[in-house]
Amino acid sequence: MLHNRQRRRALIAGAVTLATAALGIGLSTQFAGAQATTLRAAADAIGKDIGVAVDVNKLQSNTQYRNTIATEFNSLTAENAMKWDATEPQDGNYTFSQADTLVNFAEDNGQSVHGHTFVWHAQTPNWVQGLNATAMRSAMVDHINTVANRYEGRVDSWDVVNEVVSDNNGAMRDSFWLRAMGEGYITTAFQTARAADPNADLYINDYSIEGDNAKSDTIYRLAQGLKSQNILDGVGFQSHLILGQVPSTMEANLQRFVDLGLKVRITELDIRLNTPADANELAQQAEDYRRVTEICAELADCSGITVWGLRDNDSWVPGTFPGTGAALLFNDDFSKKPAYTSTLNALGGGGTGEPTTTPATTDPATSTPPPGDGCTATLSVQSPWNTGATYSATVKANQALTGWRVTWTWPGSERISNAWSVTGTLTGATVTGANAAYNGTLAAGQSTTFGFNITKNDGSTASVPTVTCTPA
Ligand code: 9MR
Repeated sequence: MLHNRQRRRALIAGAVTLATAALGIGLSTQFAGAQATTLRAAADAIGKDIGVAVDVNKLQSNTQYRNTIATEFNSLTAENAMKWDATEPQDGNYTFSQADTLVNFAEDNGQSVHGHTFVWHAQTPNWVQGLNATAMRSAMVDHINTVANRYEGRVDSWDVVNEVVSDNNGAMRDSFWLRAMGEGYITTAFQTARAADPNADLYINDYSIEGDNAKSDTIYRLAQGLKSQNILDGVGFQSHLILGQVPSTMEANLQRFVDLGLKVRITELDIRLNTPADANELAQQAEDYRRVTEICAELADCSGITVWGLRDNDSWVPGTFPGTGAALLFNDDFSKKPAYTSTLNALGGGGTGEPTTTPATTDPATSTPPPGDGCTATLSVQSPWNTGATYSATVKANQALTGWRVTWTWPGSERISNAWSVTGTLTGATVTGANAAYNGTLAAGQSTTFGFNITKNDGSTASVPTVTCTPA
């Protein structure tokens, strides 16, 4: 069966645009020679996953959250919705509605899914914890079979076991799993997962194993054993880091797992600091994100990076470590932090990822030749919400072009708040736009796209003005 990731790669290889059924967002890969302006496009271009931990309730209720998840990431992980307490709260009584929502969303948006998690000491219902060894083993086998089978071909990889090593000098974690079943519970979990979905990549996942230390040594020993039985494909390094403390041995440590023939993956990245953050701290955080991203980008067997939440206020960090936070890539209002830009750059993307609203050197409104048949441009509303909308615009060349200009006037309160792949004077009632540096040259018959978000008065319908397009 074709996994989401393979499907995604095939789409990227074969076509330029991924149409999204659920949202209708057109997600374009880069133009040749152009630098990507989203994390997703940049990661796609280098064949890496850029993932995010998703809160399914917000995915259902918050349009901007949904749009950002769809636009910026090519891989999703359920922050909580695939854990045991969510999927099998009572023995044999499975509830998949939240997990299904996430997997359907990923599929509609051409995204892969990294599953989290089958076997963990936390967020596992009491009924499991009280079982004897035999009953616990069969509960585990049933759980893994049921969940893995349900998503076979749709979830690309799984954290099969999570946090099995303690923080005490690399000793095994003293969990109810270990006490009832001994260390063999780990092997049982991997054997079961392998048989249930032979095509999924299977990971062992833990925190504080990013550097070379006693805990990562224990993971190394476990990984060697599981790999020799061909039931392990990768190691997940959660990477819940503290500002300025990316371990100096991280690159070498990941490499030693790659040398075992395994993939590595940054599975839960966040970098916390003492709040409120000042500009220096945000700059240091950007530097830390850049370093981690570079390590993965430069390692062929690093499958990708997942950030553990979208905005700072989506993060688990402030609740667990009061007085700290601001650990992620987006501010609470969805604006991009310096760490977003450094991550984008480390993935090979360009600029700040900010909208290209810098004025053009010539004013397109006053210096254009009269409109002719040289190009045609159309707008379409991709996803409206109460006070705004995302638009996609297509510019089609009817003759060979070395540049284009577009203009239209909003009939009502609509105003552009940010835009991408277009320059010009964009924020007023009359919009005068021009091509960006990389999308002005078009052969006859060729098209390019740009996009923007607008704000508008509550409740009004987002209009679709007629656009005048002129060769430049
Ligand atoms: O981010 C998750 C948070 O919403 C949950 O309340 C918490 C419950 O234990 O789990 C958090 O995610 C954890 C992940 O599943 C495993 N590694 C550590 C993460 C942060 O605690």
